[in-house]
Amino acid sequence: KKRIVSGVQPTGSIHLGNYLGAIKNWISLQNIYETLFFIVDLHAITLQYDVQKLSKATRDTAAIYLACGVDISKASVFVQSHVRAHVELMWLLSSATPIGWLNKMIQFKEKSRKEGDENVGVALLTYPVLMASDILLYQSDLVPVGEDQIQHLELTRDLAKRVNHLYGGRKWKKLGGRGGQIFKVPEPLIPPAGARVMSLTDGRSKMSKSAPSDDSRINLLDPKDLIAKKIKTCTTDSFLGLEFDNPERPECNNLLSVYQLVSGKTKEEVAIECRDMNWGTFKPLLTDAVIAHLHPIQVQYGEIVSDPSYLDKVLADGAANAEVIAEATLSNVYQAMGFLRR
Ligand code: AQP
Repeated sequence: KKRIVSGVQPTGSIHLGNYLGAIKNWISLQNIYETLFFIVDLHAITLQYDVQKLSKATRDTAAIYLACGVDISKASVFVQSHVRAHVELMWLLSSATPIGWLNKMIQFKEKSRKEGDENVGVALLTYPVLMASDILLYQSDLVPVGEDQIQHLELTRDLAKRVNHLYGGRKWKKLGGRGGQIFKVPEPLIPPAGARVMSLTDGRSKMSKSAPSDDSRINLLDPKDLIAKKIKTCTTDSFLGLEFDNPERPECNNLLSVYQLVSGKTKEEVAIECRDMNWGTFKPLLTDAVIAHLHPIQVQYGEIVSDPSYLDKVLADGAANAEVIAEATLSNVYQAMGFLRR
């Protein structure tokens, strides 16, 4: 079976974008592939964060994975920092990463320009090396990536090839290793179209945890009334009828796409159903569909968080499974890089 890894950061509340763009897709992937889904807490400290909230947010994110249908009989669910090899491999990879590669990363350039050099930690620059470590540690075949992560995955691929070239093959064999490739070079798995959920208050920017206004997103655990209120007051337009794919109507395209994804209908069905609607008729329809889709997830979530020892066991088992794969890779890297092994 091919192997897939993916994760979400435990920062803020998980929203419909994280769910429709990532977690919901995992549910079908776990039936086809060997899957490892982690909560990427080490990434969550890259920018300023709330120390008091990190640990709870990590557990809550794990509970959301399970509530959304991640099945622990098929997938390993664990916390990134519980498998120490992530950070260890990152250091080894750092030595093989040219600074120029990191300086070119768009996300780094944008965020560091916004915050200023004195205000951002080195981790913002080296974050893609940790991401590479998350992926290469598990010899992943495929990585689901959104548009914003494509450049980071490209760096992961380049880094895998570079390390294979610098330390793999015959050189590794001479050191007593197996020879050949140290890392598998992962391929991107582009999620289905329409999976980029936009903000409720601005159809041109993505729904995001860090956007200051909570009205811009629907959180997975929002109560019904709040969901209804957010949809009622969300930004729309004054065109006649509703349609997909009109570049002048990003909000319309977004809300129809959300409706399509939560109702399970096809794009064609939604296009026909909503063609002659106005916002007054569509918004209650969307509200009901979102609430109906999220209700069972919220009920499941409530049950899972009411049993902390169950969650601890799931995370401990998941980390133990992950560690077996991670340690094997890490040990090979140490050997290939010439370290004296204990
Ligand atoms: N709006 C979105 N539409 C579709 N997918 C999305 N993802 C995030 N926002 C959307 C996907 O969710 C996964 C987890 O991402 P993350 O925890 O690394 O956070 P992020 O990508 O930085 O986005 P967030 O959650 O909104 O946080 P901020 O506010 O920091 O940007 C990824 O697979 C991502 O593609």
